[in-house]
Amino acid sequence: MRKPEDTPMTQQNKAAAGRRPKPGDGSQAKQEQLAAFTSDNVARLTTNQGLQVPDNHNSLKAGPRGPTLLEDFILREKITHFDHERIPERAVHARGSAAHGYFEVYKSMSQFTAAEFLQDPAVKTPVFVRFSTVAGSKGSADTVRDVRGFAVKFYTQQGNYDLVGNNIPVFFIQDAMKFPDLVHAVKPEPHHGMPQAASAHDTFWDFASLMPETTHMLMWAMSDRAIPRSLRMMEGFGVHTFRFVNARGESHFVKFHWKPKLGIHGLAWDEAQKIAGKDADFHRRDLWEAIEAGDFPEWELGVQMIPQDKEHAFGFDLLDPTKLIPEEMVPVQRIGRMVLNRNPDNFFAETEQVAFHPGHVVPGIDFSNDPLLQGRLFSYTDTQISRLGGANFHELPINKGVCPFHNFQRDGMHRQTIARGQVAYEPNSLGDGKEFRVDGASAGFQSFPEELEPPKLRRRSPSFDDHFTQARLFFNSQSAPEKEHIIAAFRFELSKVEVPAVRQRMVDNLAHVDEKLARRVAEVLGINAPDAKAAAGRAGFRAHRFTMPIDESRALRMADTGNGSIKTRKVAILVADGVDSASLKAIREGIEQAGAQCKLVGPRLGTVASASKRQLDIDATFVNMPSVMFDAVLVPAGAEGARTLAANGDAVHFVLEAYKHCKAICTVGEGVELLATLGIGADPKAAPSGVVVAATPVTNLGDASAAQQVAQDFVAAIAKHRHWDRANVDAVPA
Ligand code: HDD
Repeated sequence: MRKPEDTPMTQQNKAAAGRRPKPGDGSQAKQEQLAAFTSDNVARLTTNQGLQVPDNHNSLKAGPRGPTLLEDFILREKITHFDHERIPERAVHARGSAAHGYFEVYKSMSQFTAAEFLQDPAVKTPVFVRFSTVAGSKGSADTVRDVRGFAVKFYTQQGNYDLVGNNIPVFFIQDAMKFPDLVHAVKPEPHHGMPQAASAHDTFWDFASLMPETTHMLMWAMSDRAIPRSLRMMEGFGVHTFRFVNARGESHFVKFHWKPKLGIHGLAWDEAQKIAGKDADFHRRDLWEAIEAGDFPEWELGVQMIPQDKEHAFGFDLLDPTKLIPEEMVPVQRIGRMVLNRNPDNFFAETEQVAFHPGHVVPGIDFSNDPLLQGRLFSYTDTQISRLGGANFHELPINKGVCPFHNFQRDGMHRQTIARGQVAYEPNSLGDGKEFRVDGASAGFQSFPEELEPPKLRRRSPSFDDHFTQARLFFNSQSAPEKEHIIAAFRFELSKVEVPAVRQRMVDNLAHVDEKLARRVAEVLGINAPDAKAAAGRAGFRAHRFTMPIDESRALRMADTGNGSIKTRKVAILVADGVDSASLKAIREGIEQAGAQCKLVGPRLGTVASASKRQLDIDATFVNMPSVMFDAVLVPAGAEGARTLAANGDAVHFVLEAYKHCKAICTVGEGVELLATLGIGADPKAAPSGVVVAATPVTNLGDASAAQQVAQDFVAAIAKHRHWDRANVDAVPA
């Protein structure tokens, strides 16, 4: 006889139950489960009913030139399925790229949280991570200026836990009530549907300038954080304050961080815009290729924990999602690591159909009263119901938990579980003669029994009123080039705003962040000087200021966050007939040993002949893989090769553009001729920052140690990511 609790359980749930990972092998649990749903192409084509298709090229007709017959059920089935292949894209975060991996905790966190997946360092919890842009449609470019989503689904043995964050630790608005307005403002303008995937237009800045609470996040969005070099080189943040609750019911407030092993790096704005045209899939490709190559991206999970009784110790409100806790005030403890090691098998089934929800929590992790988070708790399930066609989206393979689930929810569109038995209610006594009851108050997820403060009202807490102090902290914390980039970004975005009053309002607000910043931005916008007083007189402006105990936080800048490694960095080696293959080989070996990936880029595909008549295979051309696809450029020696390159406009442009984007450049011997238009000569001592100039004799053929030195200098230059302080980059035409 079946046990009552067996009744509604599917075979797959049972299988999952029997597969409870033993310590150390948990990371496979999701992959094994997904395997049951995957299928491979086979030689024989059939209809969806399994009938063999006799001919996949011709429909059934009345005579070879006659009309197609309605009877052709094979044609109709194929076309009908095609007609319904698309589902609504996500209202925000439509464009995304994802990967599988695992998470492991470094040591038990039982002192702070009962969450099972944070207890045992031997357990690897499977994860699926989806990165996204926010504003653009599914087919928009990867490198637009935008916030990036960073959503992690942990398939734990207590149910799925979703940490649905961004690469920026604060948000534009403080209350979910304003989310539809924010999204309507940033999306393409409704009358003409432009622009795609950009905040640089009137409605966004109209809204932002009227909502000073956006100011802190605007500073981040105008920084290089919003144009990441790679999804692998971004931080992630849970944004809201959450709670850890331990087995004794004690609570700590917690902020979540993801710290990338490769450091945090951005593109140059001109580069980002060009990549959007040259390779709209730049980030997707980068993530995919890194995983395929075995260069698994890795992040450490960090937490800032604040004891329950220290909630009001900060001046600002922990519930306000426009505020962060500087790491200098509460250090980030790194408690585990996440590795992404497997690309999805099917973009639609996995990346598109995955459904995240900040309300997917496990015992030991709870919410705070952040009003933005509270609103999100409603929104996500609701959106999946319309996006994924009904309430059964949890049954889609990518969304299924790896632990058993059991309840009396039934039926609905696309239901797949075949729930057996007579009863679908609780309490019952008919479930195979045994009463089944929800286990009392102590088991399962327990909400933290926080005491609430009445009365019920529709109001913003005055503790949310300071909109500028942390915006200023962020600006003060940037390195000099990063500050310049922020100024340039505001200038660019606001110059796209057609209504001068909106531009003016925005720079008036900025004057409350930093007078000089506001002035520099206003200078190029054809408006008056920033007027701080005018801003302060406008509706929505709050005069409250809290004091921050620090003026700057180094953790808020990206500069110097690399780990000195050049692993996975892409280097173009420019070649033409007559290139000196010996110096090329020596330096290539040096940088490849350090982890760089090199491509020979030439005027055409095929081969070039070196000075010593060796044939070298070309990987890409100056045109099909322009400089913006690379982190660094090497121009080897060889008089004839250098002359040919210097006479080729695309090759010269390649090097100058890399120079403009502050990338590491290494020229050997005559290779320096490609930099001649910038007045850069063969004197290594006079080379600008990040440019390694090696005179010919030094690397001449057999001189291995000299070549090694050049390679080392080049590696050091690449490891700095970009040389933002490089002089006269503006001299290079964009
Ligand atoms: Fe959201 C998707 C992150 C506020 C409503 N959000 C979505 C995704 C991420 C975030 C990463 C994409 C998940 C995926 O890859 O499928 N959202 C955030 C963060 C927020 C935030 C970090 C603030 C701290 N979001 C927010 C609010 C609301 C929403 C205040 C509504 C009240 N978000 C949604 C949504 C989406 C979504 C409409 C679109 C698709 C989806 O949920 O699954 O429900």
